[in-house]
Amino acid sequence: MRFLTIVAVLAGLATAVPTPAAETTTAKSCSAVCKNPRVRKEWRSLSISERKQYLNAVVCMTKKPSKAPANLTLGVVSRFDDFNAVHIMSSDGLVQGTGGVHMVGFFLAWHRLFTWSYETALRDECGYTGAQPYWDWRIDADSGVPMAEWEIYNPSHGFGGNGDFVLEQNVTASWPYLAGQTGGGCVNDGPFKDTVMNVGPGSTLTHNPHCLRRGLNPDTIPWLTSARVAIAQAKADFLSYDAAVQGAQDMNPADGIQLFHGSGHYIHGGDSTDFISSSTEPIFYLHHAFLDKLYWEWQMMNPTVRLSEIGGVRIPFHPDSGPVALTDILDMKFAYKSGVEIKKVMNIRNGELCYTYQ
Ligand SMILES: [Cu+2]
Repeated sequence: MRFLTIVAVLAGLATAVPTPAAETTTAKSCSAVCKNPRVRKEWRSLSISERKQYLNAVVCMTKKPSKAPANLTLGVVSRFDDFNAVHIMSSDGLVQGTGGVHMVGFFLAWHRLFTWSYETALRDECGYTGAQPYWDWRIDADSGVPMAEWEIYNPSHGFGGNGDFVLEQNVTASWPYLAGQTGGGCVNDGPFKDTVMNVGPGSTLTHNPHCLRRGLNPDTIPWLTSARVAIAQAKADFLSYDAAVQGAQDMNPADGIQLFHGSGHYIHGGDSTDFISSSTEPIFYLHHAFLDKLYWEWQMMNPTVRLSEIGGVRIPFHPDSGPVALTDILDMKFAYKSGVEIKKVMNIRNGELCYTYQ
């Protein structure tokens, strides 16, 4: 099993990656709460024209030239590729045993800042005036409506629908593999029908032009219901919460994808099921914005404790590599910037961030 191979590889490697920051000497007092927060809304509560504005900005990102430093010799072409590449570079350490941003204590913090970085690029580089929308998949999962009719997949004011049916379903580096995909090939309608993705699948960072692939997977729907989310939201401490969202350290990844972080990726099949390059799927950012909203709601149930509660391992499956600290550094590389301390992203209306949820 590939999972066992990876664990074996990880076990043989010295701890390395995420950077515990140097101790700051002065405890900085809380800066004022930000004045004009971006207001993030659920996809369906945007007007049709607002949805099209968002989609146009994403298409713009797939056409804007990359800002990656030339000396990295990556296969990136567009700004959208830049974000995909940063997610790949930040994730493939899970396979190589050097770390990564999943199955670690800073998973929620890293993806919070990554989503903010993407939203910032949409606004600053592609003229988008709104905030990052989120997709509350509970509404669809609870509804009983067939996936083909879900608004998120609408071909004219959504992200387009299923990929073409292909016999070989596992065309990406999909891991762990989950049966039940209904397509698997190139998306053939909607705004990303002709989009060229230049990096991925898996750890591929060389120039590899390919289409966006999807294979809608109804088998994941029961894992995305309100009842499933309620289990996580009731957790009493950060480590239990984090484990309920992305999986505990001793969990088999095949079970982990039944938790809502994983299933929210696996539901689209195709590129989205790729542990390393799931960011090829543009809905990635709406899924992570929703995870962030749930995390924020969980924090707000006990803000005194939870606005500064962090922990967990720095390197996946290395119990001795933690605990993650508020002074650890998050690195967005050429997607945004490096050197943001975790404590700067614990509050979405303070520090590095300025947004809210509606
Ligand atoms: Cu990720």
